[in-house]
Amino acid sequence: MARIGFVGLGIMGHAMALNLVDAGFDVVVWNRTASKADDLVAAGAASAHSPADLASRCEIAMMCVSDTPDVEAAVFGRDGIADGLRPGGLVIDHSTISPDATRRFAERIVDLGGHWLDAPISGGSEGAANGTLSIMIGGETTQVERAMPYLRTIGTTITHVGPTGAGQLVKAVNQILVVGNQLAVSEALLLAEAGGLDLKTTIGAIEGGAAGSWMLSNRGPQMIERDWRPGFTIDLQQKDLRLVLEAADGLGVPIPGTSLIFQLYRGLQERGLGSEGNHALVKALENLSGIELSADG
Ligand code: NA7
Repeated sequence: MARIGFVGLGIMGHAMALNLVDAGFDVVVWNRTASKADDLVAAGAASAHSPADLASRCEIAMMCVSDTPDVEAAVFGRDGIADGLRPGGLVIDHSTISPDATRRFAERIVDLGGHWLDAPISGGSEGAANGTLSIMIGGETTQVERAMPYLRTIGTTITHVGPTGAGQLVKAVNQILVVGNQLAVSEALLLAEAGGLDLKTTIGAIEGGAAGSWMLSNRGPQMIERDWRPGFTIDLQQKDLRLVLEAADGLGVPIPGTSLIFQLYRGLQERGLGSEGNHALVKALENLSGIELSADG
């Protein structure tokens, strides 16, 4: 089995890397804030002193960092992955970034004798921890097959959706559904609250029917408890929505609903709530109605 590297040990990357270590793979890790690697090293991972060092020691470098410029820095910056890339080395980018930039990054890696897969993920921090992520992959079939043993450890729905960049575009599609659903859950629970319903009972009554959703079942109870800890932060959600709006604009597709949600999140960012979970969207609506969700219904 090939040795694999993992760059970017944030909420998602740390959990994914831990699942790879726990599955018995030979894993090398690197994170900008070095302390986030400590428990992985204790669990059996080796640590690299830079992304270049990591790439020089691994056939496959997986990566999960924040945004397009961060992927560029980790791959093409000083001591980046490109500096240590082995002949035939494969870079798998799990970050959610621009499809256009992805195609440019992939070309540069191919020019250096390597390969690239865009493999963004969905499923939240729970999906990353449980190894049940959805992974949407763009790139060549032979490289997807090469990556499959590792991807199967971190995800359950793994789909090769097309050529380079297609994974990122499917992720944009995914994000339209995520935020639309989040808005619907927020409006629904506020109506229940205003009508004096018990919110837990309400969720229990409907989540098994046609209105059920991951967002309702996982984030609904958190919203009722006013637990705003992030599975996915508002700031990262906005990063994704900018990518979605840019892609839709480029393709000439009006997405008014998603644009509206972007503006609601923008207001929450201005109120200093960017590091809260994306389910705090309900706070924008609470502000309009003067009603707050509460656990006692
Ligand atoms: P987090 O928890 O905010 O983690 C972000 C990670 O990316 C974290 O390890 C950061 O290192 C790393 N990062 C960010 N910028 C850089 C640069 N410039 N260079 C190197 N490393 C960097 O985000 P999530 O895990 O929730 O999400 C990650 C991606 O998956 C994102 O695209 C989502 O949309 C999906 P740090 O620890 O801050 O030093």
